[in-house]
Amino acid sequence: MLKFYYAPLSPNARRVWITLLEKGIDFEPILLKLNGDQLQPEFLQINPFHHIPVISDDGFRVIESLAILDYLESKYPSPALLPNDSQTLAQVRMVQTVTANELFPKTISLICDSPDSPQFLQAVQHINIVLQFFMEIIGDRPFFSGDQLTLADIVAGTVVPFLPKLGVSLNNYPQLQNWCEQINQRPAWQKTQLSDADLEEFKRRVKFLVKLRRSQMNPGN
Ligand SMILES: N[C@@H](CCC(=O)N[C@@H](CS)C(=O)NCC(=O)O)C(=O)O
Repeated sequence: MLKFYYAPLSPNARRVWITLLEKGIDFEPILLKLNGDQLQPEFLQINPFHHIPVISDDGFRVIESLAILDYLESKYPSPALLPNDSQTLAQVRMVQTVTANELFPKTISLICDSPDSPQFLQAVQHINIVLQFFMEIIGDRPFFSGDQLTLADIVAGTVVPFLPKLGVSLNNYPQLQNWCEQINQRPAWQKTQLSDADLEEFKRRVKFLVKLRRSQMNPGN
C-alpha cells in the first residue's frame, strides 16, 4: 500500500493528503514529529533534504509535494485533477507555482514580523498582487479551471483560506471568498482541517524556526 509520510500541521503535506482523499487512494499514513523525526538516519535515507511530504508507492519513493501530485495524477488518473486543454493546464500550473513561490513564502512574514513593520506591509502588498492574479484566472467560475476541481484548487486551497486569520482580508476578492467557502466544505478539506489551536501551534513553530534561521545567518544579533 502507498505510504504517506506527513505531519498534520504541514501545508505542503496537506496538498498531498487532500489529493489522496479526493482521488480515493488507499494509503498508510506515517506521522513524523518535525522536532527531530525528519533528521533520523532512516528518514534521511528516504529524503536527504529532511522534508515531508514523501510518498512511497510499491517501493517507488517520491519527494517534493508538486512532483508527488504529478505522480498521483499520472498513476491514479481518476478522478482527473488536471485538465487536457493546454491553456487551462498552463493556468493550473501558474496557480500552483505562484502559490509555492510567491504566496507561501510571504505568509512567513505575516507570521513572524510585526504588523507595522516594512516587511509585513511589503508581504501584504505582494499577497494582494497574487490575489488579484488569482481573481483574473478564476473569474466567476467555481474552480480555477471551471467546473472541475483541479490541483490548482488543492494547492492554493491550502493557503488562501488562512489569509484572513493571518491578517490579509479577502473582502476585495468576493470570488475567492466564495471559492474558499466551497472548498472548505469538501470532505477532504474538512478531514485535514487545522483547528484554531493547530494554527496557533503552526505559527509558534514557524516563529521558532525563522528565529533560529535568522540567528544562524546573523550570529552577532
Ligand atoms: N519544497 C518542498 C518543501 C517541503 C517542506 O518544506 N516541508 C516542511 C514541512 S511544511 C518540512 O518538512 N520541514 C522539516 C525540515 O525542514 O526539517 C515540498 O513542496 O515538498
